[in-house]
Amino acid sequence: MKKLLMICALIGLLIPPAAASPDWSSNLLLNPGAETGTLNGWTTDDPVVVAASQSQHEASGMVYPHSGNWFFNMAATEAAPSGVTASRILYQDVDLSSYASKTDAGLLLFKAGVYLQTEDATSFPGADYGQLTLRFLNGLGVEIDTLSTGLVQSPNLTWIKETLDGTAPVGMRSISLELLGEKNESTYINAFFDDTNLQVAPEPATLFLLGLGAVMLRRKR
Ligand SMILES: [Ca+2]
Ligand SMILES: [Ca+2]
Ligand SMILES: [Ca+2]
Repeated sequence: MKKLLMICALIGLLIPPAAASPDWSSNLLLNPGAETGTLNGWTTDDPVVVAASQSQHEASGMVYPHSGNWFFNMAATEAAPSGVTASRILYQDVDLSSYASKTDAGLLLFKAGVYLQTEDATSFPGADYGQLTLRFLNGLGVEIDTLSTGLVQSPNLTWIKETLDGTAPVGMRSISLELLGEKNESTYINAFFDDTNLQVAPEPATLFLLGLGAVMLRRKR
């Protein structure tokens, strides 16, 4: 019997760990795809330049939503004179204090994403960019870590998906998800965003660890 248990244990060690898939929360963002037709749920540093739109005229053609009827538009009006680099942000803070024990055990996974579109007109030097950033805040609202895609450019009139994921830093109590548009050509920030996403999940125990625990319990007996 003991031999049989040992053989089972060895087989268990030889089989690669099969992770159970994480039990992801629903999307924690409000108005994630601008479908209220407003910036409800979001904060911007410039509500004149940043708006919810149904379409936007570009040098290369028309921008339409990635899905639904609305998207976030940072070209609602001119941002700065030609030749001057300018950026605007749109962000949303998500309270994750209910996950404190998992977070502080280093066991809270997160994943975030956005579809973005930017313009690079051949008639102007430079290009415009979009960026997704996650700011990890402690219970006092102080930033303790940050993760960003950096400035990203899409082919004209093409939605591309940008994602970020990882394990939440110990001490985190909320995440500020920030969209940034930056212009380097013309007077408009031609950066557009739709279908943002932020989800969390407790890190699942692997079957390998569960199996090892069972073997150790049996050995004790
Ligand atoms: Ca939308
Ligand atoms: Ca250009
Ligand atoms: Ca521009």
